[in-house]
Amino acid sequence: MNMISPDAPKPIVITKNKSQSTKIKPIVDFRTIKVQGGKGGDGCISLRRLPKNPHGGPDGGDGGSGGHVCFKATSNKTSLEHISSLLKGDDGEKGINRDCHGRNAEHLVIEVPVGTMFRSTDGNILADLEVEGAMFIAARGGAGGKGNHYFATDVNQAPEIAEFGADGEELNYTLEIRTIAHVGLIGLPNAGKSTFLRAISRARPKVASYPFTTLQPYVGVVKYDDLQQVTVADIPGLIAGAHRNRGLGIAFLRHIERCLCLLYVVDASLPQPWQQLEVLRYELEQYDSKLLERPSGVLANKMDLHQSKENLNALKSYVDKLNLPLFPVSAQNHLGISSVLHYVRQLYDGSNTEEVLEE
Ligand SMILES: Nc1nc2c(ncn2[C@@H]2O[C@H](COP(=O)(O)OP(=O)(O)OP(=O)(O)O)[C@@H](O)[C@H]2O)c(=O)[nH]1
Ligand SMILES: [Mg+2]
Repeated sequence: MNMISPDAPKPIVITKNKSQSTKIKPIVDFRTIKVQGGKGGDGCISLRRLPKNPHGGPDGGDGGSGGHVCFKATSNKTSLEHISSLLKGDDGEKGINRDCHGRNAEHLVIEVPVGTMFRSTDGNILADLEVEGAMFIAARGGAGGKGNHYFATDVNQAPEIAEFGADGEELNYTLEIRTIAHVGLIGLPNAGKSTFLRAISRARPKVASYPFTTLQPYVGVVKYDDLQQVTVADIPGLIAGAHRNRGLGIAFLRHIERCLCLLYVVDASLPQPWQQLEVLRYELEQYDSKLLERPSGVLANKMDLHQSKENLNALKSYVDKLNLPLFPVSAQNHLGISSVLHYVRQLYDGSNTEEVLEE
């Protein structure tokens, strides 16, 4: 096992009691929305008549443009729950006489988590906001109409025509967050993924002794004493044949597709626990073989049970062959957790330095 340097950032131990409320909010990572750009303001028809200049000519101003509906990626948001199903940009103001143009509407900018993908109704990916600050204009506002001063010509000095403002675009999208956490927990049902997430964070996914307790992903935050936060996602259990839609299928693996690292949670108390790893890695390969190359670690959970101690050596030799680190833990009794969190932090720091080097 890795030696922990004394200077390494330490995970902060949770001391405050967690809420007893049964209202638990799973993360909203999918939304279908309709966006409407604002309408442009109408142009104005006006002919200037002043006491000393009764034929002052056309002075109807142009309408202002309608506002766009834009999305901006930010790391301050982690879910899509703040996004309503209909988003409408503001309308531009109408033009008025004396050549006063209507005001352009402000664009509506909605913040979404980094890693949000936009798909059209036919399933094509139209935008993928992978970096902080990236923007996507989902619906353009309509242009403002021209006022009658625009239509003045040599032969028609007093035109009584103006344009209406154009309607804004009206489009439907499905939004999906691919990057929900830095670390993904993968395991068979009942391996103890939710118990582990409860032990390391203030998240409260339901824990029970029957399979498929977790039906939607949950995200917990691990805090370190240098104020860095690392997010960990608990996703529903996988079973053999999940890629053929057995159990809950493998569609939810999209949640961990962009995790920096993966932690396989294995119930070490079951006979031949390495078989669980085989199943998990096979299902991952079926989804996307690149997932197997992701930095990973194996948690041998339920080490408080005596069968686990008997199985540990055999599991270790299998995991060594895969060249992965093995962490014996007991999520229920909070044992062996700090070395996992140190390892997670190392991977997190390593991935950040790689990004800097790439830049
Ligand atoms: N003895 C022991 N039991 C554990 C430990 N961790 C989890 N369990 C038990 O294992 C059972 C399943 O735990 P969960 O955390 O719900 O498992 P899960 O992997 O989230 O399961 P699904 O959500 O169904 O995929 C529960 O009854 C837990 O109490 C452990 O370290 N030791
Ligand atoms: Mg669970």
